[in-house]
Amino acid sequence: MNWIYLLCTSLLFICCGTSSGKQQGVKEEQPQEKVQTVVEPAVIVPIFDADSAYSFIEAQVNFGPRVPSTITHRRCGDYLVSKLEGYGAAVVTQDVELKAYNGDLLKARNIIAQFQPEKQERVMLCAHWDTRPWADTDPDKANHYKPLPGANDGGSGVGVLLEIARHLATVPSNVGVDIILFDAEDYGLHENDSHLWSKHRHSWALGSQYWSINPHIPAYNARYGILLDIVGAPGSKFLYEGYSTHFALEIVNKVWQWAGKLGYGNYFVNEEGGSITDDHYYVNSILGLPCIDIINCDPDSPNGFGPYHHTMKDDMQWIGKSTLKAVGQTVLTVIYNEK
Ligand code: AHN
Ligand code: ZN
Repeated sequence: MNWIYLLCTSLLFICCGTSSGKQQGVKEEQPQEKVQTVVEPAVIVPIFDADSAYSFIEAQVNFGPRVPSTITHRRCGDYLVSKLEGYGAAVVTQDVELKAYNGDLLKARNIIAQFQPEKQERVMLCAHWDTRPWADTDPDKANHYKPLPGANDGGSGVGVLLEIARHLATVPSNVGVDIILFDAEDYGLHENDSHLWSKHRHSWALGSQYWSINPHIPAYNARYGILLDIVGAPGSKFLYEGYSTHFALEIVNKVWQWAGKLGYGNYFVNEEGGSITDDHYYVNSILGLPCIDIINCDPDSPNGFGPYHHTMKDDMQWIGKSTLKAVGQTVLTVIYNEK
C-alpha cells in the first residue's frame, strides 16, 4: 500500500518533541548554554512491491516479443509511455531509425521519464526495453532465428523501474530522477557471426549509444546512473561488473553496501565479475556520466548469464519475486537517501 513506508532504521534517530528534558511549567532558573542539536529528518523509503513489479513484467511479455520495427514492440512502447505519464513523469521519446550491424533498419524509441524535471540534482535509472530478435543460444537450433519472450532479458529491468516510478509518483525524492528505457540494446551480433566480434564490437546497445551522443537535454548531467539488466531470475548473483568498477566504483560501493544492510547480501555479492558491453558502457564512455550495471552473472552457464539467456525459455518462469524485491528495494533505498 502506498502510504506504508519503510523507515530506514540505520538512518533513524532523534525524534524531537521533548527536547533536552525540558518540562512544561517548570521555570528554568538559568538559561542553559545553548547546545546545537542537529535534527535530521528521518529518511522515508517506500516499500517496493514485488508483486507489482512482477505484473509489470508480465504485461510486457503479454505484448509478445519487443523487437524493434514490429507492431508488438510499438504497442508495448505505447504502454510504457502511458504508464510513466500516469505516474506524473514528463515523458519524452526519441524516435529514431538505427542501423543494425546486419543492415536492418530499426524503428527505435528511447523513452525518457523525468520526475521533478525542475531539479538540478538528478539520478538516472535505466534499462533496455527491447528484446532480442534471435534465440541464438537456444539448445534447439530451429529457434536460433526466432524472437524470444524476453521476460528476464528486457522485461525485468523495466518492471522494476515501473514499480519505482509508481512510488516516485506519490513520494517525491530529494533529487530529481530520470528513468530511461533504452531501445535496441539486444540486436547485437548473432552467435553464428561470432567470428566477426571485433568488427561488430559496437553492434549492441544502439539506443544508449544514440542517447549518449544525443541526450534529451543538451549537456545532460546527473550524479550517477544505475542500469538494471537481467535482474529477475531466482537466485541471481550480482557481481562487481568490470566497467562499473572502472568508471563508477563509488556508486558500486554505495549500492552494494545498502544491499548488504538491507539483508540482500546473498544477491549483491562482494565479488568481481567480468566486463560486459552493455548500455552503461556507452553512458560512461561517450557521455562521461558514471553509470553502473546491476546484471546477473552465472559463470556456470554456457553464455555466462544463466541457462535461459537468449533462449525461448526466457519467460515468466524465470522471474522470481524475491530477486525483484532485493533489486528494487535496494535501488529505492539508494535514491531516497540522496540528500
Ligand atoms: C554482450 O553480450 C557483449 N552484451 C550483452 C549484454 C546484454 C545482452 N544484456 C542483455 N542482453
Ligand atoms: Zn540480451
